[in-house]
Amino acid sequence: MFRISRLPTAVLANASKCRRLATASSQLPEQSHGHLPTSQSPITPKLQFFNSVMEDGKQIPTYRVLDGTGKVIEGAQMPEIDEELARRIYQNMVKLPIIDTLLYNVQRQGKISFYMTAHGEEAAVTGSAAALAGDDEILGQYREMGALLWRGFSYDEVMAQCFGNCEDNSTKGKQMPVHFGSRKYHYHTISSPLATQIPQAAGVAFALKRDPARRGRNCAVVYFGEGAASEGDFHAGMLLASTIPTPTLFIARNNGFAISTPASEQYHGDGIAARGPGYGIHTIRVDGNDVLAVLAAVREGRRLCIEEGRGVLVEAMTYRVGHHSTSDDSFAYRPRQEVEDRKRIDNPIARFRLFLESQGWWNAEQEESYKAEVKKEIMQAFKRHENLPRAELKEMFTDVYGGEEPWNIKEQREELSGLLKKYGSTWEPWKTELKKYRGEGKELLGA
Ligand SMILES: Cc1ncc(C[n+]2csc(CCOP(=O)(O)OP(=O)(O)O)c2C)c(N)n1
Ligand SMILES: [Mg+2]
Repeated sequence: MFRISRLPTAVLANASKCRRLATASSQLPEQSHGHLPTSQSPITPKLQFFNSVMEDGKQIPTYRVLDGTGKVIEGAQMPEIDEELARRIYQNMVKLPIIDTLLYNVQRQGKISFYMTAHGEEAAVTGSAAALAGDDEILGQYREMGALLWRGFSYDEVMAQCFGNCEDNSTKGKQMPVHFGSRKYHYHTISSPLATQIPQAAGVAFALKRDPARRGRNCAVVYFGEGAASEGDFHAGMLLASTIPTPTLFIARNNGFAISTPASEQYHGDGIAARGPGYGIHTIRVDGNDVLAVLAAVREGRRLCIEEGRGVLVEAMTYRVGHHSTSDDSFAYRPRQEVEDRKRIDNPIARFRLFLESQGWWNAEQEESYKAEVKKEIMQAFKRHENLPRAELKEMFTDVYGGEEPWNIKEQREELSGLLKKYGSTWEPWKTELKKYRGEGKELLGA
């Protein structure tokens, strides 16, 4: 065994810079063995496995600004924020449960087919949306309506999409509720198959990089759940953004569940964040229920993403307070008390409200009048949209593919036309159903 005292001066000087400097009696510093020609990995005589990206096997820390009672924790790196921005962020967060509660009940009344709430994740979605440029391309999973609202999506647009009626300009009734899309707000249409948006985002970022007008100015932002991160598409997207490389901002909403599967069964490692460095991607884990921490982390993540033109991963730790969707009863797989506790502890809205109040930027009166105003406006939109007809039936076949219409779409339209001619005016269930469409399907009779 070599001893440090026997090494040449240059090696000793080098060794002194080594983070884990060996003591005089320990083994040779790693550098002195050099490295293999294809890698920078220092040769070591130590047989040692590792299973952590942090030193000493610790878990990746969670960045936080506000404590559970809305006080700034000592030494916290605060994002720059003024009263106007803070109020706007808070108001966006407050809107979400009001819309969610209404539409959840509307689904229960059978007026829409499906709904998903963002209960518990208001800060993760709003804080991140507020950190982006308005024309960064967003590819969402489905629980991120708050990002659209942040950009100006109206209650009318929310209702039109959920009812799938004639004012649903983006998807014309072809999508399930909450599968929003908006060209105007740079929000790519949601698709149900999990994680497909992740490699697509790396592709969108590649397109941004190739466009001289947007290179260095915009990034592609992809939201996904920790459950979706178990799909192969997550890894494909991360590898793509890392190797090409492209300005792709990955935002993982780790809300503890993928329907009934708890996060603890989705991975054995240190969450989603631990995977970032594996792909050479800058990574941070943030308290997703602390809107200021999310704002700061995503702002800085976006800056790195754009300046370096590389992928960045933000893992926002939160908790899905609501059921997975209207098709789920979460009390079948988690205790009611756990949910009640999590509603109170670190509640993202209450916490930020306390912060605002401590700054003199919000008070009980404003709270009451703002909520009343949102409720009124959302009810007005709901009442108008529940009675609007659906788009023309022919829209079922439009905008499915780009470019020239393929043969299979033509064939399906002709088949429906034939069936309408045969049954449309004679069979009662079809007669009733057709009345719900603008034009009652007549435009297809000649197809
Ligand atoms: C490829 C695929 N598999 C399964 C599903 C059914 N599914 C819809 S949502 C969901 C859970 C996703 O959980 P997560 O990604 O953590 O998002 P969260 O719902 O918690 O926001 C599953 C399994 C699907 N839509 N697509
Ligand atoms: Mg989840």
